[in-house]
Amino acid sequence: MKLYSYHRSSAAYRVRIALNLKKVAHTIVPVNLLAGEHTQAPYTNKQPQGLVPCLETDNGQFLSQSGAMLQYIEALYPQPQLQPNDAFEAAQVRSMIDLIACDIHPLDNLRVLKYLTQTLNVSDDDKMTWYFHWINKGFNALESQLKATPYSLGEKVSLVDVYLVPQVYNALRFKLDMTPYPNILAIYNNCSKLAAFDNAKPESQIDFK
Ligand SMILES: N[C@@H](CCC(=O)N[C@@H](CS)C(=O)NCC(=O)O)C(=O)O
Repeated sequence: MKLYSYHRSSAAYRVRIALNLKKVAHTIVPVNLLAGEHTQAPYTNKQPQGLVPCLETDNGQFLSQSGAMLQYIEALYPQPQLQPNDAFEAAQVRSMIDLIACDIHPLDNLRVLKYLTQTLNVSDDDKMTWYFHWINKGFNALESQLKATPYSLGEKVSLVDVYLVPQVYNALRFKLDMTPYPNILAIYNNCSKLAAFDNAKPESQIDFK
């Protein structure tokens, strides 16, 4: 498989973690967001939204959306299992990953922050107020649902950790005060000790600057 990825992309980071956890042979193809490579052909022929990541399967097919990629990888490589079998527990996982993927990530994404400052003339300070507002809303709700035992759902790493770690990495980069989120921070630190997470972090991608 090939993963078209930008090192700091949280969505690509999720997929890098899953590929590492499941030990899937893959190649990382860097896409430079700062140079706008994601908005132009040939990349947009593979991912028409002009977003990273994009997964190229061993059959040469292209997939957009990190959630779809994670579903595909889980189906092809069931071990280690990242989704519980129990229907309610699986739905709880979905509820927590949607909180991150739908209610935090898109609001604090590069193109949204750029639209605020470059099109709506929002100041940098107000942009950061926006960023902190949405991440705090999401982390507040998550903190009350999570305990670091040592991972989000207990002894086994799950899809919740796969989504949570990139979002925390992003929060730390923007210097979010993590004091109100001891459980979230502990899960981040516990996951970061695992090679699959460590090798997926932005600094581990070859184009990291
Ligand atoms: N829902 C999409 C989100 C993809 C996305 O927003 N990617 C970001 C990086 S994390 C991106 O490509 N941003 C480019 C931009 O904002 O211009 C997914 O999960 O794959």
